[in-house]
Amino acid sequence: MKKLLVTGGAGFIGSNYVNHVLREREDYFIVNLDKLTYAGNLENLRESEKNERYRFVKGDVCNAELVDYLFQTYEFDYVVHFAAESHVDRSILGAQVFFQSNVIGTNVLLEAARRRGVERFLQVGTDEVYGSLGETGVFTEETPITPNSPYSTSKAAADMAALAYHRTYDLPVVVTRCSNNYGPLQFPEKLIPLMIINALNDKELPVYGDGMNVRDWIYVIDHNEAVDLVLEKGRVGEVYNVGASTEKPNIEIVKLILEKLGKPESLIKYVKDRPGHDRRYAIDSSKLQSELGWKPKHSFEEAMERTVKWYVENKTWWERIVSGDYRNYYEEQYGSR
Ligand code: NAD
Ligand code: TDX
Repeated sequence: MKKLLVTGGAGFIGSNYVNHVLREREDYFIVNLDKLTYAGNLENLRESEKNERYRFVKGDVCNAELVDYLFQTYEFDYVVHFAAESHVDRSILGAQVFFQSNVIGTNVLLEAARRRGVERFLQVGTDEVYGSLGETGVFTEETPITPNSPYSTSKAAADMAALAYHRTYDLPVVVTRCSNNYGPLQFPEKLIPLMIINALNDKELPVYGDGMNVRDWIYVIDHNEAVDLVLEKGRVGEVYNVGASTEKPNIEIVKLILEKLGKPESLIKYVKDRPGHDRRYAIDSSKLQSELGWKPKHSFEEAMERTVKWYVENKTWWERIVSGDYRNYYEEQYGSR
């Protein structure tokens, strides 16, 4: 039995990861450490909460005492570090918590792992650390790190810290850098769930700028399978890009959602652009594919169909969110746009 510390396992990608690996693998015991910020939701883990190979701990990754206690108690083999403040727009409204959780929090975990010893520490990174592309080209693992938002800058610092712990202390670190995820359980501040929910409520769909910014989309389970593979088989000290080569301009995604829901394009509203808005992301994941044999299993068409259907069928999940604090965030972010 491998003992895993998963951080941020009550968020979108982390909860999909916990549910998926507990379903698919019998050799993992998971401790999920999550602070339950606005983005953490224990409802996401309903299918796992009674599993004997699962424990939940509410706590902050910045709490060195708690983190050290967990390492001492459970003697983890693996760490999969998802916990982070993850939304670019929120980082523009206020960056401090991003540096606190994403940089200091990562350092606290690296320190505990160094002192207690682990077999693998997987830092979950993002392609946003590579900055923005023009009309051509792709991000490889050798692309210079030039993040543009407070969010991506904090994630770049966390990646660098993890790699430094490998070089300096020989900590067995691996880093993944993934493109934009979508799927069930994504907090509705992000593009795809926000547009689905607004369309279902016949509300305006706020498209930033000219709608021609391009993102490279991947279904969350494909990302999670890559994480699991890199955790077990990745070479220590290495970075692996993760992506499904599915580049789409934002407006195309928005129109597809409206079409799937039978809603009119008149709901689209072009609004003031995001400051420092990265124009295009495109990720080359050939290293992961050729070295470790990973391939995305879900086509964009099938997985988008599944995702839209999930939000249609899980109205109570998102209604609880959009009727709470989210309303204040929405007003601050979109009210005067
Ligand atoms: P999310 O915002 O949905 O979830 C983040 C989780 O981390 C929440 O459960 C939250 O409570 C927890 N958390 C935040 N700060 C914490 C702290 N200080 N201590 C303990 N827990 C804390 O984010 P997500 O979209 O699931 O992203 C997960 C990870 O994947 C992040 O590291 C993110 O940078 C990375 N990533 C995300 C994407 C994407 O498209 N969403 C793409 C590439 C990489
Ligand atoms: O209301 C909106 N209107 C809009 O046009 C929102 C929320 C977004 N957008 C645009 C901005 C981006 O070009 O859609 C695109 C996607 O936006 P987000 O969902 O906010 O994602 P992004 O900024 O690309 O960052 C995401 O991908 C990388 C995740 O939030 C990060 O956690 C991840 O690291």
